[in-house]
Amino acid sequence: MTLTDEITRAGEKAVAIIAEAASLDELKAAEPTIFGKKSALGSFKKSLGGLDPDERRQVGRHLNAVRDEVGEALARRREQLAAVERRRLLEAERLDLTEVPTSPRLGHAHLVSQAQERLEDVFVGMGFTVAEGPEAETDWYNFEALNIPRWHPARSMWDTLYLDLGDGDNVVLRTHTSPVQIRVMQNQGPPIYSVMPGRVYRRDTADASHMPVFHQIEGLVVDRGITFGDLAGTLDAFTAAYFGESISSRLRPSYFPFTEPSAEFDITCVICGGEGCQTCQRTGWIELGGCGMVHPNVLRNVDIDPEEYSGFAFGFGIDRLALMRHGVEDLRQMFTNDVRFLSQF
Ligand code: FA5
Repeated sequence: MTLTDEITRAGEKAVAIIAEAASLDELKAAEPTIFGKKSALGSFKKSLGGLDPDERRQVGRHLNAVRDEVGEALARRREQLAAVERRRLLEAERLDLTEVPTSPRLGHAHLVSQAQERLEDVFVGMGFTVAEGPEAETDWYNFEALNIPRWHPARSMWDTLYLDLGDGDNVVLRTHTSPVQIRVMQNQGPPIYSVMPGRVYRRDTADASHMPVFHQIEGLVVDRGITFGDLAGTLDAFTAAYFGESISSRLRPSYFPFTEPSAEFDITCVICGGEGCQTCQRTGWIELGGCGMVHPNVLRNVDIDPEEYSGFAFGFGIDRLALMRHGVEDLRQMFTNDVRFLSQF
């Protein structure tokens, strides 16, 4: 085989290698075997030295022509492979707009808001009005007016968050909805039949049954001749209306500085229907909140004569109520805002 033939064959081989490269990386890796010093096309330069000048010129021209052809084949393939790579990238990054729903999914009120709305409906159905008050309260409304002076040990019942407004410890984030009782009594004289829902704050660490921010609903009745029997009857009527006839309520003696006598009120465990289960610690009852007859000192603080009027009040946690109603195990789940959880209710 002549040197010219060998050069032609080496050129064809190089073009074949170029055509076989399936990616830019493969092409780059093959380049030394095409044009490198140790490649076939690279080694012919040395062989030219042994030829006579005429032949050297002829073979040299042929070598250059073959090298040019191979160079062009390489550039073409590089361009082709770059186009393939670009297409692949575009395809991978393409947004599939066909997956976007044609109409947006509708949300709904949060579990706690739903519970609050239902509670309001039930109480309104029983003849109560709904009132609201501020979440940042003065010490007087949150404590003093409720018969809890600064020195009173009962203050430790509420782990309080104080607001630094440059006025001593005078302003707090309300620890319960009871200050709204005071505002309602101030703004409107008896007779009062009101419920007061709202957000409250405590320095409580979040766990399965506690949140630092939660919701309560307060109830207040002040009128002539109101007795403890009215309180018990109201709570029982409410329990049946909210949970159904099979659930009833009971009162246990307790202590709150703003009510005398005071009680905790329990309802039949909604999970086991009173049989006894893990949620109710096998007692068949679940604690819902506190209640009692409005303390005469509280009535005096808002200029209502305790000789003429008497009243009862109650307050309970809405979040725990929603938790029980839906058999949710951990209060924190309600506030992580996981739509997969919330959309179930
Ligand atoms: C009170 O806050 C009284 N103001 C209730 C009251 C009103 C008594 C009127 C008498 C007359 P207590 O601290 O127990 O009471 O809270 C009432 C309810 O709030 C509890 O039974 C519970 O359901 C709920 N609760 C208390 N702390 C938390 C918390 N950290 N997270 C969620 N719910 C809570």
